[in-house]
Formats: sequence, structure tokens, C-alpha cells
Amino acid sequence: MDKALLGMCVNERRFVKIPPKLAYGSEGVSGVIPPNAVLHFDVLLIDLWNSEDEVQIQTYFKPENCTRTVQVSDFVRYHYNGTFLDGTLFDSSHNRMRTYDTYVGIGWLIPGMDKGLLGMCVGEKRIITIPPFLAYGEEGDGKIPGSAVLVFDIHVIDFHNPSDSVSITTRYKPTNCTVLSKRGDYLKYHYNASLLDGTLLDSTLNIGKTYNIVLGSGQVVLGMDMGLRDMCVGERRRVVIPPHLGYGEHGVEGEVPGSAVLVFDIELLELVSGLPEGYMFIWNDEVSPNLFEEIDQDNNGEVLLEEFSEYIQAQVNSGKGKLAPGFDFEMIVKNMFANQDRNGDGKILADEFKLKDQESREEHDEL
Ligand SMILES: [Ca+2]
Ligand SMILES: [Ca+2]
Repeated sequence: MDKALLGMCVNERRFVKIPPKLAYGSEGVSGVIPPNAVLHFDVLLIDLWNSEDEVQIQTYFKPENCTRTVQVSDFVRYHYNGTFLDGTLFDSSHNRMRTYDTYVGIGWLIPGMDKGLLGMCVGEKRIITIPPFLAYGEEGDGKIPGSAVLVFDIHVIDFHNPSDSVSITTRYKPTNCTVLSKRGDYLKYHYNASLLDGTLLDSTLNIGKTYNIVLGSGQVVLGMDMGLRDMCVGERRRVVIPPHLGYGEHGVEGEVPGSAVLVFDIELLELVSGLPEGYMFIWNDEVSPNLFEEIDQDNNGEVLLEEFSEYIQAQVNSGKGKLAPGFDFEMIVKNMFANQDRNGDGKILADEFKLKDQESREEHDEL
């Protein structure tokens, strides 16, 4: 048998006839093989490896644009088919319809896979062949028999490192780019969101409407907030957001896969400067010394929400005051009113107003 197996390939089948002198000779094996028996074997080679084997890597697709490759401690999302050497499939992420997501190179994977994934690009496809001593060993595991060689057909979907921040690449910068977006500004922009492999997720261009937010107010994921800073109207950028600054491990059901790196191509169309930090309303001119009396139009000594709201609206309309852009007027006015109505009885009295006014000078509050 030692001779007969030499030179065989996996899945090769041989009929082997062994004379007694190369088998169990004139003795035989008591109760099993009679003396001087010629043995016939039907041999099918399933699997083979050598203790000197390394992880074998065969790249069969490498994308042209590959600026970064998988390094130790990166978090990788990939699809795979796992087969034995004879081609039998034992596991597939494709069948589960979701990527396998894991850290690489730090012992979360079998040693052969930890090694085999290193240096891969997003979109790259490789066949990684792993001998059992770098996989599940002599014992095997679950569906993996002992001493099995494993063959993984890998497709890297994306990867990032937990230490990654947002990456911003300017695609177009207008010659006059002096007014830069900052916290509190109201922005109108177009975006095209995709995954690293190019899969389109969402685009405002398809809807034909800009996306509008107040920068720094938590209306978009942190990475997007970072990506929209210091931008001028007309500027175009590509912003790449790692999942910890995007939609995290869980993603968004049916929209963004868990742990996905997002690519946003954005164009800023409009910028309305926000108010200083913490303000929802500011005066453009001097504040009237008889503010309370002015607001209290019917002169009954108390200001109701309606009076208050009308007054603020009038100030904005006449250009005497300015509201924080991008917020609902009613919401701002209700908040301002609640700030002045110290005892919460739904009306502001002159005393409440005065107290609040003095406090404001110290706390930079509204009005
Ligand atoms: Ca009144
Ligand atoms: Ca009150």
C-alpha cells in the first residue's frame, strides 16, 4: 500500500492488487486475512497534506485599485465557500446570505485563515488552502473531520481598522472657498452612498431633493458630521466612514449591512450660517429696553405663548432678530417660551422675565 498510494491525486481512484509478500505474507492476520492472501483494494484518495506544508494562497482576482490591504488587527467582512480537498462543500457564507465578519491576525480565526487573509484588497478573490495543523487539527470540529485539509474560496467585501477615522478626499474645490461649514450651520447637500465594493445604497440624486441638516446636531451619523465640516458651497468630496463612526455592528435592517464601511460622495449646495453655539435666536440690533412691554401687546402684564410667538416672528420678518437655521420655528419658540416661563404655568410675568433676563447675561441664554 505504501507503494500504491504514491503519485495519487485527490479524487483519484485506483484498484490495487497486492501480493502476499507485500501484504501479510504467509502468516496472514488471525481471523481476518488468511495466509498467503492476495489483497485487492479499491482506493479513493480524499485528502493529503505534508507536515511541511504552509498555507497556500492562490489569488484569482485582484482589483486594479487597491490602495490598502488587510493588516493584522483589521476587521474584515468576507464571503467564503469552505470545501475539503475533494470538493465537498462543508460551509458557505453565500448560503447564509451574509458575510463573515471578524478581526484578522489576532487569533479569532484558525491560524491558517489569520495568515491567509493578510494582504488582501477589497474585492480580491483568493483560494486559501490550509493544512490541518493550521486548521482544526487531528480532532476536527463539528462538520470538519480530523486531519482535514480545508480549502476556502474567499471574497473580501470590505475591511477597516477600529483605529480608523473618517477619510476625506476632495474631488472638487471652488476657487472661492472661504466660507467653511461649521457646527450649527444649516447645510443642503447631495449625496451618493455606497459600500466599498461599489454597491449603491442610497442617493439623493435619485429622489431629486437635497438632504438638509444642521451640522453637529446629531441628525446624521458621526462620521458624516465629521465629513461635512470645513466644506464650502460647491465643494465635492468623497467621505469614507468606518462602521464605528457610521451604523456600527448592527447596520440598518434591510439597508446597511452590519460593520459596513460606507462611501459617501457629497456635494454641498447651500450653506446657511448658524448662530453661535447654544443660541436658537439672536438679535441683529440692540435689544429694546422695554422688551417685556413690547411682547405683551395687550398690556395685561402677562405674555402667553401666542403673543410670544407672534413677537419673535415679527422680529425675524423685520430682520431685527435671527433664528437658528434648520430647526422648526414652533419648536424653537416653545423652547424659548419654556425657558422664560420659570414656574411653567403657561404665561410669562414681568418678574419672571426680568430674572431670566439678568441670568441670561451670565449664561448666554436666549433673549
Ligand atoms: Ca399679554
Ligand atoms: Ca410663568
